[in-house]
Amino acid sequence: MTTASEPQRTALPPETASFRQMLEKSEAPIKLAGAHDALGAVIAEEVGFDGIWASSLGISAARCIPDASLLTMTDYLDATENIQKAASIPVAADCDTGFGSSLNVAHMVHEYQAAGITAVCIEDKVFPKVNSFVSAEHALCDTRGFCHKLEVAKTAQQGSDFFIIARTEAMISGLGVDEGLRRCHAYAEAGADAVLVHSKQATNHQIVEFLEQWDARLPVVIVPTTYPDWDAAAAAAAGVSVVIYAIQGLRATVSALRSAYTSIQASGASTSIEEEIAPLTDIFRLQRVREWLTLDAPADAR
Ligand code: SPV
Ligand code: MG
Repeated sequence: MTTASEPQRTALPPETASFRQMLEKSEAPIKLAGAHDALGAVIAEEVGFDGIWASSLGISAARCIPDASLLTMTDYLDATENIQKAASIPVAADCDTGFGSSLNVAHMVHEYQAAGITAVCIEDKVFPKVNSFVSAEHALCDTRGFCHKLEVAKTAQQGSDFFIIARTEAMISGLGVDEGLRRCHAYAEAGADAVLVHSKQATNHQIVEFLEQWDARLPVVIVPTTYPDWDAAAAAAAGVSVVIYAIQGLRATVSALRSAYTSIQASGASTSIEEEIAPLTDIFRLQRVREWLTLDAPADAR
């Protein structure tokens, strides 16, 4: 029986652990699914992911806009908040460069924390940034400047639970593992709670080299987009704490939509794909239609 006072998915469910709590109580590898909306996040939660990565590429691609600092912080926060409201697992928000200067970072921390987001990730590129896999210049801000952003972020947060991931793009910009290490040590000194080390190589070599010298100073987060054959268990054995499958859901969505629309458009009917596509009952379940209608039912019928 449901009572009217029980929380629904209209608010952050109180049983949702913070990102830090989830990290502390789970064993590596922690797996985050990239999502750009609540529907994808709820499906990821149902299949067993530990948390969600609110992807800047995904959120911009969902609007067919480049991941190039074009959407505003409010746009990203709106998408991320919708994801966290629907999911009972913690969301790590991809906040790019922190949307500008260190004051923008402080504002970002205030706003994300007030919205119930318990982890954010900022990267050491210059604003405006462009997605790491776009062939373009990926200029980094200087180490001191990014450390200042991290210090301001840690000062701006309320309480001690909020989690800040410092992401280095040193390897993306061609500066190599040593520069990545040098920067990540500085980010640890500045108060980062974890480091995200990104590589666009087709192998895990740069990440492994980083891990060998990092000595587990802080949890390490990776995004194995270009080296997908390094599975989460093997990455954890090498010292990775969190693996983000950032873009696979977006790519799967594009493939599935293209295939379904092509088939329907060509034949003028959906008959041939009816068995493959989710039934309406599945959609209604994901929307929690029954729980919502129960809210409106007479008290003795709940
Ligand atoms: C994102 O998902 O937006 C990321 C990860 O930042 S990646 O696109 O792989 O750089
Ligand atoms: Mg991003």
